[in-house]
Amino acid sequence: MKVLVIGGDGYCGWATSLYLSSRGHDVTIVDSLARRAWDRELGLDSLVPIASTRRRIDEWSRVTGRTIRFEELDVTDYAPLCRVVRENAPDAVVHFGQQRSAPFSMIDRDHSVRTHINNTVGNMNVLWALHENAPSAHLVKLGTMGEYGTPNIDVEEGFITIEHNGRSDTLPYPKQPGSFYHLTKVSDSDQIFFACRVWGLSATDLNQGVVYGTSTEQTALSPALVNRFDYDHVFGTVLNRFCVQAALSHPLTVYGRGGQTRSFLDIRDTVRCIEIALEHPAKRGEYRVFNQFTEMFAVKELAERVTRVAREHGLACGIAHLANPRVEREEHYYNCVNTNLRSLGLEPTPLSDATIAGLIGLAREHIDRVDARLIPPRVTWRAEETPPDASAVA
Ligand code: NAD
Ligand code: USQ
Repeated sequence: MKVLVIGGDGYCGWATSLYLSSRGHDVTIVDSLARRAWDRELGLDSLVPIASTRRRIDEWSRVTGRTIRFEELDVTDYAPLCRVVRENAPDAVVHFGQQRSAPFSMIDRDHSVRTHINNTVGNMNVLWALHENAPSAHLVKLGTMGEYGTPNIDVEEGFITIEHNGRSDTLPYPKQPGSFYHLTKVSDSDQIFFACRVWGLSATDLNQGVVYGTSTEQTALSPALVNRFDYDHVFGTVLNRFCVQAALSHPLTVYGRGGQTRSFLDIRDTVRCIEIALEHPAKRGEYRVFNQFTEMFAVKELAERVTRVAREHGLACGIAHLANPRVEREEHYYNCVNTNLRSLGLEPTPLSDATIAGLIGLAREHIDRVDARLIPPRVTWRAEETPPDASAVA
């Protein structure tokens, strides 16, 4: 398949591009390198040093003999995007290319608006570019489990059948996003569903949970192929952060009571999920949603698990319950359905102690690169007037 991977220089996108290339697909990465610029702006860096995009693509070619093409462009810039879509005539477009940090989107008005313009205009441009240039290409779009929030009923895959006043319909599942970033994903889903209904595009919206890990079979082939590993308070996701904190013997930063439960998956399953979606494309006019995760964990459960593994490896490790900078429920019902990808062949990789130990070990190897000032959360969701128990209604 000819596949455009938008956001292919990022954490999920890089691992996916290499995986798809290794499986014989013809991959072109489209990336603005915005993420590298946001890191510089905020004084952040990947724990593990990553090579420049050109360098890592050349290395992939040297090591495997396979070619990945690279187009440096911002998908909010429509004309170049159309050119790339026309020239490549892709069978599929995988769209990872967005600002994906919830804290980034909550820093201030400027970062909120930049997130919205980048994500919402970018997504709309991708839809228009496909409509005008490649209407039969399959769009595989990265959404997020956080679109749903934490309702007191089971979370279905995108749609729910509702009976109301004696009538019944299957409708988009209600959304209660937890940040301005997550809100952009809700808007994307509405845009994509609309484009499928009205123009007959075909799309798979992958509502992905929190990803952990960093290495895949392909990124491990050479030091110049390694993937980014974020541990900072803006882009670091919770389990990756906890493993770096454990390596430093820094108390694990559980926000609030830690009963907040989320969906998770290993990055090795991310790449496989994308492949499964590509191999089983949506039909023309079809908009479908797959919940892309393998397991659900409460934050405090993860902290306890990382603490235990760290101690077994001789590290002093404790847990700190910090005042929650976010407005979110800290104890709640959470049960999400994830049957679509499994029924198409996903064999989940459960979180193992070995994976946790491996991440702690990786952090120890690069411990001199850790800036401990980037660990405590600094971005808050809370206005001065936010009542202390606001999470109860969030
Ligand atoms: P990332 O920040 O590592 O990578 C995103 C990439 O997209 C970067 O290389 C960036 O330069 C590029 N990009 C951003 N805006 C762009 C634009 N306008 N035009 C072109 N390129 C652009 O993020 P990630 O962790 O790899 O996440 C990828 C996608 O998966 C995101 O859409 C994110 O919302 C989603 N997702 C991520 C996670 C996670 O835990 N990392 C979980 C669920 C969903
Ligand atoms: N948390 C802590 N301590 C920390 C960091 C986070 O307790 O040090 C808590 C947060 O309060 C939250 C949970 O852990 O309740 C998850 O936070 P996170 O930063 O790991 O993940 P989140 O902000 O939800 O965002 C990440 C990705 C985003 C993706 C999302 C998937 O950055 O791109 O969309 O995971 S999901 O959560 O399913 O929406």
